[in-house]
Amino acid sequence: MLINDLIAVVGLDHCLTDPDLRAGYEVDWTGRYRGQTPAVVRPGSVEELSAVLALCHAAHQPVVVQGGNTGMVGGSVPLAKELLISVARLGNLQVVSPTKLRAGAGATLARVQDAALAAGASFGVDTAARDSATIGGMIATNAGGMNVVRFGPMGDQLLDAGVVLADGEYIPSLRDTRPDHRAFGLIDHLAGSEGVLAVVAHATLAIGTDPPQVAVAMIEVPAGRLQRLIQAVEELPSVYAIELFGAREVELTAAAIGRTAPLTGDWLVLVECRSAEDPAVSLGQVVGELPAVVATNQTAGGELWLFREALTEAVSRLGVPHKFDVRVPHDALNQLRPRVEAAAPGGTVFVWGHAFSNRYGHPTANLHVNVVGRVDDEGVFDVVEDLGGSIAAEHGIGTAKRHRATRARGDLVELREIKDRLDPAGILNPNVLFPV
Ligand code: 2HG
Ligand code: ZN
Repeated sequence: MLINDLIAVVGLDHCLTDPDLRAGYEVDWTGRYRGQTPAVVRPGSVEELSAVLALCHAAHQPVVVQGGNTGMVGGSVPLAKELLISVARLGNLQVVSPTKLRAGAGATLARVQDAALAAGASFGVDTAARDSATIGGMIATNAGGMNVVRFGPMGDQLLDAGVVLADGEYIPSLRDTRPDHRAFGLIDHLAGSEGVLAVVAHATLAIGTDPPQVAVAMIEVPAGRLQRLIQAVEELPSVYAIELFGAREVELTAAAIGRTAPLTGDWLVLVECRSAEDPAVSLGQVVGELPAVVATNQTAGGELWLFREALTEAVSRLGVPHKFDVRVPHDALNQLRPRVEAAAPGGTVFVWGHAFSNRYGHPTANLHVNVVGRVDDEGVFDVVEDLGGSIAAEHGIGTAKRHRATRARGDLVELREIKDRLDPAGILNPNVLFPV
């Protein structure tokens, strides 16, 4: 029987069938997506991961892969009774060189950041979920995070990856696969593939050194000035982050962290700049006469970041939010909130996110629209598409948005072809990404 075979591979302690032990894996972080699994299997090595997948493949057992369980689109919980493979124990870390770090899929972002720091370097992707989010999941969703304007998303840091295919074949280096291998080219599609093509076992990630001087500014921006300000900030060579939120959001986090909101207004833009020379000078020129609070060291900057980073948890304390992770062009930023509010009568709408230009140079923002209370989900999706945006960004499609995936992703046909080649039995994350 499959479960006994799995126990023989990972040991009784790491094949959880007891409902109490499974419970934490069966519900997502937000509490919105809840399923059930016959077992949670926690391989402790790549060899075990490979053996687990080989067994599941032979038994035609669908699986869902989970890392830190910080996903927000129901993509890593067993909503259709899949077996759950947790990669949390695959957390090995090794700094390979001043520009390269190798991380197991289950290494948390915080551990990766600490390892880079200990080697005098830093890692380009950062999110508030750093203590729980794991590298495998961040690759699966192609997370962007708060420094996306500077470094791009996870895919841009991915130098190489070791993966296990659906039938258990372990490929230690996707970069080294030969053209006649079925996984040739997979490295270019891994980021954002939501676990449907292969299971990430480990990844080689780019690290680098940050310039020593830092400036962080929270700027109060009237709606009519927003686009121009973002554009000017983005042109600063020192820019590391451009984060957007509003008065409602800063008041929420201020209450949550027991402080007074430093500013109010239509938009608050939190900017971080880093350079060899004092970045506050050029940042100050961009801010001009707008009301702003400026910090010129790490500690004071961190205090300003608290108002931004506490948002996800502060919203969750109000109830189970409906989360929309969307992309909109800069010229639609001012219309998003009122139009979502119209689709959520009686609900409370929170909006925040990351501004940057995409790889084609189009000014875009990845906004997180959170609604607590009543909301017409499809109505919100319609609003986003009507504004020329996309209904899925750094959190992925998951199960939550697969009915709308065709318009949100242009590469589904290609991904389907790769999946059919690598996982013809369709056991890997079978209920995410692709439209039903
Ligand atoms: C962020 O940028 C994260 O804060 C989470 O992507 C967003 O909680 C959310 O909706
Ligand atoms: Zn985000």
